[in-house]
Amino acid sequence: MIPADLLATFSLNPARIDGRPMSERRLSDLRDCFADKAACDAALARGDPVLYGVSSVEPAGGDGQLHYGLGVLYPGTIGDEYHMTKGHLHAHRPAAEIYIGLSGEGAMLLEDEACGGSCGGSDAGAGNGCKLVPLRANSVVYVPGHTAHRTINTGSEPLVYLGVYPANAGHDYAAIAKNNFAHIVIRGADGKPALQARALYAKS
Ligand code: S6P
Ligand code: ZN
Repeated sequence: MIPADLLATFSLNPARIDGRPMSERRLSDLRDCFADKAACDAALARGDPVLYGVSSVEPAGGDGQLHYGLGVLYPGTIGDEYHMTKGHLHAHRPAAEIYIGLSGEGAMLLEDEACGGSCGGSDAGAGNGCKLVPLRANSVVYVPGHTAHRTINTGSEPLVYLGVYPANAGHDYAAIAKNNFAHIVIRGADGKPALQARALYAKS
């Protein structure tokens, strides 16, 4: 039996999947994510903007099904750090995911859970266990299983993307809440995105 509602339509501006609610995250939801706490508190004193929203399609069904979500991450910085998502591991660790860039300019920060944040702790930041992969229109980023992933908007327009993941992936935010990502993505002195070890960030 083929289910009835197989088609979803979406728009980029405003970014949403038609007929689906948008679940929103505000700056206050990410207070512990940003490295520069003083800059975060100063921004919160001015207001509590929506940083991103996700509109999801999660059909019922068992093993083998797919879920997907349209995300929109608004541009901006907190201190030197670009707006980002909370980031997570999948509760079912082997579950991979693909991110399809639709508009805007950004990147996926990926960290292999096995490295426990100890990999690539240099100024340059990137080791084998950590990668910053560009996410923009006409690009697809493959997020392997066992990999913490966070989306970063490094541009000046909303970053819009589709994430497609196994129905049994689930979200584990607790591990990120406990240890955070070992790296941050900041606007460098040259105005370009730079990956840096969190522990070496002067304002942390
Ligand atoms: C789900 C997928 C995305 C994120 C979305 C928001 O596996 O990775 O739909 O949920 O990008 O990020 P986060 O970290 O707040 O769930
Ligand atoms: Zn995910």
